[in-house]
Amino acid sequence: MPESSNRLTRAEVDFFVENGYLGPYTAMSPADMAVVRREIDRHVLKTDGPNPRRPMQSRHMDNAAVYDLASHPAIVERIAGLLGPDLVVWTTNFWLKEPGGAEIPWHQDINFWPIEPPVNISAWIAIDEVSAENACVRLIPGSHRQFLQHSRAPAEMAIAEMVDPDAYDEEQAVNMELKPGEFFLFSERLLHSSGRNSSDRRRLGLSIRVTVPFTHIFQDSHLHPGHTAILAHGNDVMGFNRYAGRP
Ligand SMILES: O=C(O)CCC(=O)C(=O)O
Repeated sequence: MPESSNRLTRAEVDFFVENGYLGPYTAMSPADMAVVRREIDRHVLKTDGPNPRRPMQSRHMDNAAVYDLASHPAIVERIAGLLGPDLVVWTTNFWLKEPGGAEIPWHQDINFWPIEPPVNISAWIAIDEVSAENACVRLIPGSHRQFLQHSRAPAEMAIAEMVDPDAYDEEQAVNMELKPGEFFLFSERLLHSSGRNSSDRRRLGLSIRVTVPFTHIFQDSHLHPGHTAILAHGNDVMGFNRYAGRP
């Protein structure tokens, strides 16, 4: 287990178990993230990436700056305090909301994902400054204790399925406002959403999806043939999944 300042306290572990999220924490300063942002703006957002159907997905495979963010010790060492020392970053995806960008309705990520068993902790790291004005992610604490039914979302929303509003109390929502370089962690079942970006500021974040080596990652519309994961911490004695090194 990590011996560094990234080691979670018992109180942090208990908070995660109770609420389904943790943070925010700092991976790097806003000045250091400005350097990473320049690389992302110049290369990642201007090129297609490895997944022909999802240009914002799996950019850890073709860009070293994204690979480094996805395997950042501040992130993976904290997740090791929750899932144990052997950790697989099975995918990554950018969330770009330009001014006017569409609402993402309340959902649980596991509803959409090709992993079995359904074990995942995500880190959402801010590339831009993120506030309520430019549509930060919102969470419902404690909503991860059940799997909720999803149904079709209205066409103007940014994802295809959502949870029925009767299933949660939006008054309980917590806004995850972040400086560039800050991140939070959340469970694969935690209800989350983000509003329309009604500001004139872009909002860019990266979700880093972390599981354990005994999880099988299937190919579906999320993941293209040839997809590879990162063995971000510890060892994989199971051999179920494919890894590649830093691009
Ligand atoms: O960035 C957003 O607004 C949504 C993020 C999200 O749904 C996720 O990371 O699973």
